Amino acid sequence: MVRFLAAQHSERDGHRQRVVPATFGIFGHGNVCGLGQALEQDEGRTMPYLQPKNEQAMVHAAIGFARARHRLATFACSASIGPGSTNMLTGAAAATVNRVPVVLLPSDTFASRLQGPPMQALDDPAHGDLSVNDAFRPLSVFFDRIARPEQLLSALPAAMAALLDPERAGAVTLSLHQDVQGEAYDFPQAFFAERTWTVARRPPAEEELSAAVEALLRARRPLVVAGGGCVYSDAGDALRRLAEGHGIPVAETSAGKGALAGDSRMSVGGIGHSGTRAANRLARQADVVLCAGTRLIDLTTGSNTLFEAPGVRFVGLSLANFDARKLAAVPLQADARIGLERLADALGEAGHRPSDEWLDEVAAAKGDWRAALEEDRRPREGERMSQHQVVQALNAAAGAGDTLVVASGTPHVDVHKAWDTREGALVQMEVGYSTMGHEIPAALGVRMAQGDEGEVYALIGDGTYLMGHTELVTAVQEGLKITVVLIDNHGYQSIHALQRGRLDRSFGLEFSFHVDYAANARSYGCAAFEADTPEEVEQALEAARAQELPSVIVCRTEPHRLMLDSECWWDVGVPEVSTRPETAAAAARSAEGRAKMRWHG
Ligand SMILES: Cc1ncc(C[n+]2csc(CCOP(=O)(O)OP(=O)(O)O)c2C)c(N)n1
Ligand SMILES: [Mg+2]
Repeated sequence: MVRFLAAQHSERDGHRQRVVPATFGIFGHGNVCGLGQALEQDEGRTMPYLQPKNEQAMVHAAIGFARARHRLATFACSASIGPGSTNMLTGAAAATVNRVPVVLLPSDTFASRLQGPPMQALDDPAHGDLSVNDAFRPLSVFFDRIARPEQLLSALPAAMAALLDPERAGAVTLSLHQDVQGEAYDFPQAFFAERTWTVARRPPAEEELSAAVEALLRARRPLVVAGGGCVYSDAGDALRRLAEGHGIPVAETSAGKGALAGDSRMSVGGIGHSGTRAANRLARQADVVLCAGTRLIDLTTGSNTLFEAPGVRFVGLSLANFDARKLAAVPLQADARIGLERLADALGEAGHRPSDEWLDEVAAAKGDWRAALEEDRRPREGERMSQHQVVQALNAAAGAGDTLVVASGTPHVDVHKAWDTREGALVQMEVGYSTMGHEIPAALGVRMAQGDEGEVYALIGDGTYLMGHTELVTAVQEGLKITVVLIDNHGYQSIHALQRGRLDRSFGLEFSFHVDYAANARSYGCAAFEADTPEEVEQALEAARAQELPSVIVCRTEPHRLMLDSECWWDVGVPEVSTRPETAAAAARSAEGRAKMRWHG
């Protein structure tokens, strides 16, 4: 398995790279003498090994790396039987939900069963072959259980095919019985030969292209919603040509943040519940929405309330048939870049011209949003600095060659809303699964993809830090420099705000004990800084850039101050009944939002 994985390469647009250039693993009795022995014997010659501190985290690192490599490379993750393996389940879900390839190698029971029920395993009276690793099945785009070594002859190539298929990328899981890991088989030499998997760019079918062009030609107020698919397919230039040539504003989902890189009059920023008021204002008026490389989650569509213009129609540009047909869209099943290029060509040939009226509305929406953001950034008398000010300082400090990772809490909302991608720093947002604890290990993966150049930032809340910060130890140990900007607001304040807004109550979401985060970070060997003002944040960012060590910058902010809202509703389950009148009244307001939900087909 190690030799096979080391020989696999992907190739797109003539660029070839190793598919699995390294393996992470935590060893237990289920893998130390099996896969662990193979990695030890390899001595890192073909397969470098990295030791993380938590199995879930190593999958997040693989996701960060894979996204930075636009899904053309990833890491393998080996875990021991039982808890080591099930610790990877959240990582598997995050990968598959976000359609990002990772290779998971959980260890499994004995295939022979001569040992009796093994420790750390299910002992199911009704299903002799059931194991905890079956929980990976719904979270994997490919799952196989290896009960004989020669099964690898078919399982590994099938796993590679699934891994590098952009239409169905996600977690690829090979569950390895612990006794089988050590069994021998005379594999043919050809199995270990270098192999290149070409990732082709699929063009659209002509009839789908004509229908999509026809829909766009009829549009008076068109809008593009650009998702992660645009980023992975390097569609930035194609997006710009279509948008600027034909007067189509581009709104970005979280995964699509920065899809339209650089400065463009057609860029209107994030869309949906965490988006800009500019994008949402245009979305409410749009008559044709080109959804490019997006899954259209509820955060993006405002739980299906945002696209409210009567008769609004959709064009679904996606490699995945499943996504291309959402919202009863005219499907355009293709690689995002090729699809956008063909659309721009066809609109150009048809003599399509932008509508001045719509261009004016785009400019007005952007202008109003910019003014509102500026107002929101102002410090308030008697308050600590706001998170908005921290985001602004980080945005100003990050430039071309740097990458920011965000995933959960108010950091993801604020970055989606207010981060200006014109400065050139890349942004990697994991909001598909929005897993707390993703950011620090994912930043390690980004660092490994990026090499020594540029900074890699993780912007996280204190809640996220407490849930998953021990990969800082891995960062120090492996010499992977990252800079963690930690917002100390004394609790799970994003959810606290949701609770106060929808229930008018405060319960269980603030911390009763104050942690000395800087001391904690220093104890792991990191450099640590503390900041109470935007100037101190700037200085700490500068000092962190000069550091060789991983850094943690603790920013103490006003706990209940949120960035201005997006003017886009989002549904959460609320109680129909409560003994508290204020809760009943607040929850009833959700019915007003629900009444606006539309079924588009
Ligand atoms: C693993 C996981 N558990 C729970 C949640 C639900 N959740 C979303 S944001 C959040 C609070 C995050 O707190 P913090 O990191 O301090 O950020 P803040 O909300 O204060 O901005 C929680 C509990 C989640 N996204 N992921
Ligand atoms: Mg917090």
